Amino acid sequence: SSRKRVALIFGGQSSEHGISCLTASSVLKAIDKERFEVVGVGISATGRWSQVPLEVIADYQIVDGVAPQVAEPDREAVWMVGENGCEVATRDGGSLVDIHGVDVAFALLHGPYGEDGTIQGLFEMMGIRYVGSGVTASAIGMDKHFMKVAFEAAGLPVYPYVVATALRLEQDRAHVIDEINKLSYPLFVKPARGGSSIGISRVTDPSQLDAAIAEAQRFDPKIVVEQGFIGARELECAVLGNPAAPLGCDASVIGEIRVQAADGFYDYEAKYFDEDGAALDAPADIPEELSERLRRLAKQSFVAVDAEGLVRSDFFVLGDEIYINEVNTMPGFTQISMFPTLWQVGGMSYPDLVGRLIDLALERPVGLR
Ligand code: G1L
Repeated sequence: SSRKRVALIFGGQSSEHGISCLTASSVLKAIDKERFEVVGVGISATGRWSQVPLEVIADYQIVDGVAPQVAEPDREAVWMVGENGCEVATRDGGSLVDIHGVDVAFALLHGPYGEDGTIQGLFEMMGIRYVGSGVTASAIGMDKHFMKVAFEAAGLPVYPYVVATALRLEQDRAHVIDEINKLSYPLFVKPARGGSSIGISRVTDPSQLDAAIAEAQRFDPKIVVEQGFIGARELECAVLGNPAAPLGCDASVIGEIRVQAADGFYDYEAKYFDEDGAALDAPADIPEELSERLRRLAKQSFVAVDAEGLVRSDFFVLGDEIYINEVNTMPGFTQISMFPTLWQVGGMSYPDLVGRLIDLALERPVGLR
């Protein structure tokens, strides 16, 4: 048939393996089966690839608080070969048994090996089109240090912060601590590269710094210390599109995170497991003029990190001042997540959004662009 083949790639070796499976289930159900044929490709928790039947993906759900998991494959392996003879092959017991041409990859992977530009590099080398940002933007989007550098270079408003590598913390710790203490408390100490809120501490007193740094360094030798916002509103904007397209990228209505976790930040649990939607207010109750400023900054942040396809841009607003917190090149993407919700509120359904992202990927040339 003339249906395009989409490889839905999910699971992986990150702490968000289960979220990835649930998201794959969401996306699978939303894909227009008249336009697209889906091939399910799971990456197990140990990093092994295998083809996963669509019925299995469709059934993924949280059972008694336990998230779904890609089964460890026995002997199968999946090979993908791009452009000239683009195909996925499943090796089963030694022989190649199942071969599909793949027109576009849709990878729902988080953190190291997936969201950080590595799988995008694999697609680039194979000449496979894929949904979302390329290598550079994916890598920048995973690194809170270089993301701030990119924002600053683009003239976007960044709140005060300090970066410290493991080497500096080891060899020049006193200076690093001095530099950190020039920021106003409370501070947030974070692993520099890590997609979720894991390893993040809120620090209200210098005496807590060492423990917070040690905690962040369990996940990444490089840390970022950010000055905390007191009394700020957290507002987010979803950006969709490709700046190379004639109409440029589109910015959504603005959403507000209202429910904060007890410890003062929107944490991993709240972000993904709060099914009642109470955390999100969309459209946010803010003046139109502020919405317009945020949409403009969101589009600028998309360009600043060289994104493609989509980003979610997160801002803090303090009175009249706007600061950019971060962009997420792979935002939460279940039907109830912020990114799809912002488009839904603006009139684009989840299935339409999924179709739009795949179309954007298909339109994009393979190779340097
Ligand atoms: F491919 C897209 F569209 F760029 C994309 C990829 C991944 C969008 C959103 C995500 N998000 C995730 O994969 C995740 C947040 C569920 C990670 Cl587990």
